[in-house]
Amino acid sequence: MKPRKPLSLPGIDGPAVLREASRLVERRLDAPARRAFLSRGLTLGGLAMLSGCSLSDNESAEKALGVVSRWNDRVQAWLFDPNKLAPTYPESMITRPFPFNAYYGIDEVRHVDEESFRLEVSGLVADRRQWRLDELRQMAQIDQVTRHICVEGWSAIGKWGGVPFSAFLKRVGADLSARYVGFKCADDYYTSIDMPTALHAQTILALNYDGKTLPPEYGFPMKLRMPTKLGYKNPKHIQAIFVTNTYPGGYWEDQGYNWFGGS
Ligand SMILES: Nc1nc2c(c(=O)[nH]1)N[C@H]1C(S)=C(S)[C@@H](COP(=O)(O)O)O[C@H]1N2
Ligand SMILES: [Mo]
Repeated sequence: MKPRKPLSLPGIDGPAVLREASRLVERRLDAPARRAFLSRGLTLGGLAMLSGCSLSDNESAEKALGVVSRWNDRVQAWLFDPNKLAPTYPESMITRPFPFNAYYGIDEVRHVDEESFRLEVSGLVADRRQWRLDELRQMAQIDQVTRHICVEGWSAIGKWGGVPFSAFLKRVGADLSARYVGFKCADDYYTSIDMPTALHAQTILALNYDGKTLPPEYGFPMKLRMPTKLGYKNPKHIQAIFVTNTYPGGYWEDQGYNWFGGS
């Protein structure tokens, strides 16, 4: 068979773009930028061509990454199939011990007091009253054994239980045609998701881990568990939930991680 000629585009020196791209990835981008870049699943060569930008300095590379990341959000939203389920696993495959991760070390895990805890609900919802944990426990619960994937390069299978998030959103009379659901956490973490993912059958407001009350390290009093999204999109220690049409961003997303963050 004849070897295929590499794709050539007028005015673009493919091999040079690739060399430049790998040099940038190796030396010019700092560690968070590199990680952010990897989380987008793109090649810098493709990025240079898409953006028509020389990527000759950090700032233009960051700008180009931002443009492609927003485009990527739209493509992922368009590709997202609300009826497609993420894989589930037998309990024998649960990773023990399940890893802890946060933007701080395990010795700084937040301990939220159950007695005084109230979940705040605001924005485009009919019922803005606050919730106590036992009120959430009285709603119908489901379990899932799914894989959690972190962009830092590990994945693990765990078992979470809680209230289907769609049932919660309906219960509070959320505007289900709104664009975003945002989360504020007890540790100052924050993130936001698209409404189709919020309503997905495997998106749960998790109150339990492995059949027991969610321990502090995994996000007591509750975490949003979504096997259709990467780890950083799954907020732990949720304190407030709001429904909005104004883009809320997120802790890592505002530092360059892709917002949609599908897996
Ligand atoms: N409140 C809060 N939620 C968070 C984070 C965090 O630092 N704070 N880190 C995220 C990241 S990057 C990951 S991988 C998972 C880790 O969850 P785990 O400790 O249950 O493994 O939590 C996510 N949710
Ligand atoms: Mo993560």
